[in-house]
Amino acid sequence: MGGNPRRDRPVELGRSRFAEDVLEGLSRPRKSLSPKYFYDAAGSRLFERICRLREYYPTRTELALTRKHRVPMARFAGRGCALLEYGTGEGVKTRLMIEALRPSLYTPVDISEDALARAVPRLARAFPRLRIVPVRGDFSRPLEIPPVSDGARRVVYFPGSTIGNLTPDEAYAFLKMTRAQVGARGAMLVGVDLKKDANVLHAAYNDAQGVTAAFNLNLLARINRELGGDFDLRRFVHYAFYEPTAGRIEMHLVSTEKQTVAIGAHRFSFERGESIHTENSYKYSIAEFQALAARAGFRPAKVWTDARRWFSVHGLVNSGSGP
Ligand code: AVI
Repeated sequence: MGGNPRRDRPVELGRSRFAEDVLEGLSRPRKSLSPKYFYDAAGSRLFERICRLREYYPTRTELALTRKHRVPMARFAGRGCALLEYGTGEGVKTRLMIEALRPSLYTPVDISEDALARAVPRLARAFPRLRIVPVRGDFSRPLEIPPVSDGARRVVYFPGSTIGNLTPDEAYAFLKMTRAQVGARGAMLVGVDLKKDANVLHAAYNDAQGVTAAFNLNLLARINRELGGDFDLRRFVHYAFYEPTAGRIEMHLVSTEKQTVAIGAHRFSFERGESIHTENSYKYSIAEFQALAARAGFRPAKVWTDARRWFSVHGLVNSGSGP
């Protein structure tokens, strides 16, 4: 690599399924849309605002945790590893990890071209000697990733508790897939939001400024912009609550009246009070998450948490055996 700045072009892997997924999701008896479609340019900006909200504790808590424990986290991952991040690497957490880890290769993977286009040049300016190979793709499906030429250990970094947006079955399949991705000597550092007082959770997803509501409604605005929909955003409201049996926050968009919405040639009718389920955000206990990771063939080697035990970062190692 010769120590020169090196930024390869994004690898195009995977195509948008937005239209197909929206039509399929709205045709179900219980309408739903995938949360991965929240993150167009407007949605990504709204999400950044959510992360700064007083009520939204996960970002702040995970950042403090990472700042405090970055040295043992880097020791766990191994300096000079090939770091693959599921997400854009936009945040301060990533910078802390890169500083502590000094990876030989950094690969941010994100579905949003906009988000990568904004994040990668900033990161390249901050770390001019770092080799960055962004991959545009959906990390919930098997990915083709750049090879590691020098035999460096592969480590996946997945902060932010985005794993909580998968169902436990999906999270299991995702962990299994990640284990195959990192290979025999590989490891994973994953941020996981923990179970806690339901009132704290409720406030985090129902902020007083209505930023989370705008983030949720932007999904309909995106359908209007990109797929020619005619959703009237004034006729849907944001609804989020904690469901303790499943251990998850559910986000919905609820139709305030009986109405029909068109998306191109397709028509979707809504009863008054009918909802579109837009997101689940699962919360785990440390033991629950470790058991899930172990089932997927990872050895839960380390866990870091804050004093209130609101958030956790898990260090997982490929156990070499498992499904
Ligand atoms: C990205 N993900 C972990 C966030 C969460 O908390 O589940 C998305 C989010 N939805 C509403 N607020 C934040």
